[in-house]
Amino acid sequence: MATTQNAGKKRRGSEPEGSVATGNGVAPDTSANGAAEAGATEAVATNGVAALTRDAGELLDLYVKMADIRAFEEGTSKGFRTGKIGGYLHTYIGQEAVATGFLDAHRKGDKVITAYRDHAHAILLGSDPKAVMAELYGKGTGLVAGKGGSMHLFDAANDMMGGYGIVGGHIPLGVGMAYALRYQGTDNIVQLYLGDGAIHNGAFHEAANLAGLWGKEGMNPCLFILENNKYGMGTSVERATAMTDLSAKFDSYGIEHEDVDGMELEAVLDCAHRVTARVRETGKPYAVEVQTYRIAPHGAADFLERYRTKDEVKEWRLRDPLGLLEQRLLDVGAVAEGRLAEIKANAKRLADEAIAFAEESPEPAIEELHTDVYA
Ligand SMILES: Cc1ncc(C[n+]2csc(CCOP(=O)(O)OP(=O)(O)O)c2C)c(N)n1
Ligand SMILES: [Mg+2]
Repeated sequence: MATTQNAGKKRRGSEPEGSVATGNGVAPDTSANGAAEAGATEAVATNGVAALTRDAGELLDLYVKMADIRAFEEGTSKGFRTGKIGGYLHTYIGQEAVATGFLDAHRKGDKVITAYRDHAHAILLGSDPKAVMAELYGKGTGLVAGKGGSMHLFDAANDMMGGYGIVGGHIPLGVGMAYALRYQGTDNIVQLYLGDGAIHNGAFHEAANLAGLWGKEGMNPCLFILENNKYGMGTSVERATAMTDLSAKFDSYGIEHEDVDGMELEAVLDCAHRVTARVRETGKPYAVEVQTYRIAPHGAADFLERYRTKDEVKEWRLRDPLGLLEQRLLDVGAVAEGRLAEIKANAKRLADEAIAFAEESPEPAIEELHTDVYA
């Protein structure tokens, strides 16, 4: 399953780079952007178009979140190119429906852990986009006081347990957190995001083995969300492993799994709510291989993208998750083109505000050298 380079089913996608949404913000501001529309949009099937699987207002609110993330990410790219964001930077462009869909099933106290492509996860969980942007700029107002940067966002109060730069390094931590949540007698779960590149790391195999084992006793409510975006840096899935059915690797550890189309928000939502309930109820781990695509370069310094063709990227753009959702909402008459334009404009405004905040913020105070340090 999993590893085709083809975009598959084509629908109207977003236009080329930059034209789809922009902005940040997410958690706040949905009323301004989307919720107000809810009452007017019953999910009615017309002209042979399949009815929406969820309430139109709810989907529109989630579209706003995706648009906000897209705009935030586009804003970060500019910051990096102009040398204002140091270190490294990986955007989530193309994968917005994945975290947006799965985190819709997040319940307070569930823990979320991911790798370095982490801006969307933090913002969706409720971190202030301004603080996230300031973190990328290394400023004192940043989410972790400018000491983490893009790859190490952390916001425990909002259940965001990081942001990790070492590929696979976070996987044992997530599995351990899942054990701890059950040990403490809660019914919370862990959403553990990992990439197709991370699954070949030894840390994954050791941790998945324990997850399966502890899960037999209902002691590992860990939902593995494998974001198969087809590449680990410049290495395609086909060039990374002889066994490209990635989710099947969970079979070795007694962990059940399924695949989902990560470009279709409705499909992600259906899957996310169902499997989250299952993990919460059973205390057993479960894995979802999400078929998605990194439309953006691997990171901000991936200028040439020699490992893939322009045509391949173009084909996947036809399945841009924002474009697909826009088309669904338009098809059923749940939204007007003008409203979508307003949402994108608002998203861009929020991103610009976050950038201005980051640029105007002070450097971290010198005292910060001595805080958050274990000795
Ligand atoms: C242990 C380790 N090895 C190598 C790297 C260099 N590296 C950074 S990103 C990356 C690719 C990971 O790909 P994937 O897990 O698919 O995540 P994606 O970038 O596609 O989101 C590699 C190998 C690293 N950060 N850590
Ligand atoms: Mg990948």
